Amino acid sequence: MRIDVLSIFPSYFDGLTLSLLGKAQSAGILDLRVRDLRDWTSDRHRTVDDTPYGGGAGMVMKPEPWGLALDELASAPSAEGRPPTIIFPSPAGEVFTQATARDLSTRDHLVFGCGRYEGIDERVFEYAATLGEVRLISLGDYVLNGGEVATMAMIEAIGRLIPGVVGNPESLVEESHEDGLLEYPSYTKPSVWRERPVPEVLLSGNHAVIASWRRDQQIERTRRRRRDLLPDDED
Ligand code: JEW
Repeated sequence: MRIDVLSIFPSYFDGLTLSLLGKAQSAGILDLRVRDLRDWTSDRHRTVDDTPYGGGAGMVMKPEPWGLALDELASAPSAEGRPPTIIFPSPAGEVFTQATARDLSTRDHLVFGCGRYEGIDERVFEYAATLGEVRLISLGDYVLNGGEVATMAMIEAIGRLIPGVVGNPESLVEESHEDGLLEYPSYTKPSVWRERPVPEVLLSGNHAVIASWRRDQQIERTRRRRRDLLPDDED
């Protein structure tokens, strides 16, 4: 998979080259390229923002650098001949979930456009839709200062679903949200720590009883913490 990121703060993304995703990149499974949007400006001050038409507080990202950058990064179809998926993190987008991550992990080319200030000139989204499939996606119902942190979270969630990135595919199925329930509690040695024992059932060696206990824990935790995830949630 190829992922291009457009940002005025490209160094935010240095962390993505570490550990898990770093391994995927050296293995050639993931081709991640982070670019500075200011590379597509031509004035002396490398300006990316301007005052909003109609007035109001703050600044808006001007369309021209975005148009040139998208022309360069998003106009070629992928090797498989599919147009890119162009993602703009936005507090006004559809909410990102594990299902969104699963869907996006099947694409061969993602382009993330990270806005700043009060957002991006609306015409950029219309223009991007002529080059690929545009998705406005919110990381959650809170306001960040820009799209970078949301993009990093999404790349990490998507990247680990690409075959070969996470070592054991079983660990992908077992974990939180893949089966619609929260995870069961985990324990490791020592068997007693600061007077707190590990639940006895886990030391029993009876795998059927352990599996059933874990499932009960998942259901009970989900009911207590996230009733909205259960079928027939009556809040
Ligand atoms: C988020 C991108 C770009 C995503 C999630 N837009 C906007 C905006 C901002 C501040 C005040 C009002 C509007 C900041 N901002 C972003 C915020 C994504 C941008 C500029 C974002 N929360 N916030 N889930």
